[in-house]
Amino acid sequence: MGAGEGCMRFCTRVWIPDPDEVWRSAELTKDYKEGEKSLQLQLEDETIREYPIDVQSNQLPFLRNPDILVGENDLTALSYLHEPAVLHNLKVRFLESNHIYTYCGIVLVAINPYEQLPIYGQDVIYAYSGQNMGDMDPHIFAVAEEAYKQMARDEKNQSIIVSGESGAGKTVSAKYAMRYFATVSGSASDTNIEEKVLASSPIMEAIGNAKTTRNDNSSRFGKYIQIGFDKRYRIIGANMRTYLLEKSRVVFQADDERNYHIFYQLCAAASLPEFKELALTCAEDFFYTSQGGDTSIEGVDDAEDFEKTRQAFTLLGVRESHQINIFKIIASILHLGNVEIQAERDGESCSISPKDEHLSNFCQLLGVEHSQMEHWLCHRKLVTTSETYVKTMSLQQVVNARNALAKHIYAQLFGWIVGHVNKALHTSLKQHSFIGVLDIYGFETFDVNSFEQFCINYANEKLQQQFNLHVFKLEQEEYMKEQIPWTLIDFYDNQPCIDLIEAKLGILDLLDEECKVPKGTDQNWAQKLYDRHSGSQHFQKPRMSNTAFIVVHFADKVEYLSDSFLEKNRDTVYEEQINILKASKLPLVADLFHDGKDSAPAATTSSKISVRSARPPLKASNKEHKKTVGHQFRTSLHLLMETLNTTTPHYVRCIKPNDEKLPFRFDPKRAVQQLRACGVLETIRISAAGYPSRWAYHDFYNRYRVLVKKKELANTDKKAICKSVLESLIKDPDKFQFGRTKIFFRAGQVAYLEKLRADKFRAATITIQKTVRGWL
Ligand code: AD9
Ligand code: MG
Repeated sequence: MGAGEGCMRFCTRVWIPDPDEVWRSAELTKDYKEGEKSLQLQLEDETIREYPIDVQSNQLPFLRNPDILVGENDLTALSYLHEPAVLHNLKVRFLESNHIYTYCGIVLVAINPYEQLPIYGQDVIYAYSGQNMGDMDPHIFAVAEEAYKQMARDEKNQSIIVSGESGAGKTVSAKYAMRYFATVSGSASDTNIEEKVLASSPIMEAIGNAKTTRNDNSSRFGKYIQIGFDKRYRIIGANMRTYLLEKSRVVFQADDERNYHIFYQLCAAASLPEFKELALTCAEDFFYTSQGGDTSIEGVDDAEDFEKTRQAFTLLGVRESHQINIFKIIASILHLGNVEIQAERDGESCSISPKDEHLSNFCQLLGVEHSQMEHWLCHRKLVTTSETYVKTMSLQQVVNARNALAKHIYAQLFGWIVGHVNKALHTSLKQHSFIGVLDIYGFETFDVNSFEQFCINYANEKLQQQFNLHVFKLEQEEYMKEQIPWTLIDFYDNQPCIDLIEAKLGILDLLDEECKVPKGTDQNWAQKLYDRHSGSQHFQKPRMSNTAFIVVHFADKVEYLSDSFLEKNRDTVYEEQINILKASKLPLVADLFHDGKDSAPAATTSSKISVRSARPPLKASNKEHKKTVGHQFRTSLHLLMETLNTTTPHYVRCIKPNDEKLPFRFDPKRAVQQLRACGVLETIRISAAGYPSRWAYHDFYNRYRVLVKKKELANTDKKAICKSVLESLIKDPDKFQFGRTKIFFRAGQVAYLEKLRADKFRAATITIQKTVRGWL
């Protein structure tokens, strides 16, 4: 989207692409006429550059906004709404004024400052309370206040939807929003429920956050917390839904990453007398906590954080005796990871020494039978229609099954704790309405992308669609409210990409089918995807691979490696191992694995079994087939969308300004990449297709009265003055519309009016100077 028009005048300021800065400002040093092959430009450092123009498309560079608009706290006030303008404005606000928040129409853009700012205190909360959004500086509290106000005004449930890539500040924003509600609304009874709502954060972060290369406190699950209010809009309770915890982290961490914080917190407290029976030592000693190489995080004291976790548990009513059981289960996972498995010479079987201390600790902590566990870690049961076999397993199979068990135990415990937190936040009081806060993982692409990234990006695709539909609807409503004649604006609908993933015979369906096939493999599944979807505009097969596939998401193209998709989607654990846990002497452990709570399907056939296919068909030892992970995720996303669609949404888009976590450092390349990905520019495109700038009549009058002829000023009807002055200044009636309370402008018109105003002042100054000189 360039300036489009055929010519440009000397002194016009434009934006030209730049490999480092993304966009650079320049000024025309010579008039440009249509058909000329280049522009003569002067850059800000005074270098002169010839800028080639493609004569065929005649695409001219983007125009710069007049300076009065730079630093605007709402980007839709910009006259030229395009990527360079948005980027420049955000950057100026962030670097020159340390403003991290900016509105982009209905979206609050929040740039992570990586520095504690004095803008979140109680005093600031009270300053925002009861105010109008437009009267105060953009802030997460302003968005929270708006949601709170609209809940009361419209008697409607609200949602605050926070998005952005890893490390951009979603969790921090979500916590501030919750703190806002807890502070301004108080609680309905003396149950200090608002304190409990806030106490859920340290618990969830301890068990669901981890250090990654992107973020020292990265959330590895999504959450939607609904805060309930009574009819006087006081907090009465809350409920949390979580989405797809990254289980693989329990058994594997990449370089420089960590497992979930709770493991390190517990190890840091290992020497406390009450934890003696956990038999823990430091985190370096355990395989599941040491793979990343560095078990500490700069600036984090795990022992101190552990105290906070315990206090939060206590605040939520989890008794010490119960807490110790939770910690036993967490410790048992670390011991399980250290069990030494010896491969026998035949290569098909394994054993564990009866003296293995870690296995003893594991069994002791979980209250389960040692010899049984030892046996079923290395063997599995197969059931045919006529017989039952016990088979040995290879080292790889045993390790895989052991890891699957560790992941499963952790996931069950995670679910149990979420359930417990919800119980503590539950209320019997009548809920009048709620505000939901969504803090979900952002769109991600790594060098290697697997099932986890696929699910995360699918979730973001769904959220983007919800956003598009809403923005579009709002825009339409605003025009109707203002009685502006208009025709439907086309907008980018990502339904085809969503269909590719979730529709019948889409990627997830084919994955589920392949999981049911006894000989199903990741590669066969990839082949089926190529066969079925190569024609889709959102699907591609990489040229050099027969196992990878590319999805063209709204934010970016992402290449996924099909390896281990089947296994992760099946999420199998061996039933015999689970049965042992079910028989635990400890009620909490038994409770965790009881039917209905056990969400992972039991083992299905493995490649070994298919070798024996001459025998009667083999079945998994568990009769019922549970839902696959993909299937469950699809269902939970549908439910989430249904909920979100019944609420009034408020959007917060977090931006990570640099990869080094440096305070107030703005890398334009990184920022622009996220602005493109999170749909802020899309919103702007939608706005730009309509009437992006609007002025209330009285504001317009105040600013542009210099352009009004003297005799017109006599008119007392300001609206009429605005109308007549505009009609005389802008000849093309399509460039503006008069609404009931506002004037709507097409892109570029406010810049034009600004120029007229500046010319008028300049002329007036010259006249004054001449007059003064005349006097002298
Ligand atoms: V992830 O997808 O869960 O990996 P988030 O949630 O987007 O990610 P998070 O909120 O955890 O990121 O922010 C990362 C870090 O940035 C925080 O730990 C803070 O150190 C820093 N941060 C984020 N927002 C702010 C802020 N408003 N003020 C100061 C901030 N620091
Ligand atoms: Mg987070």
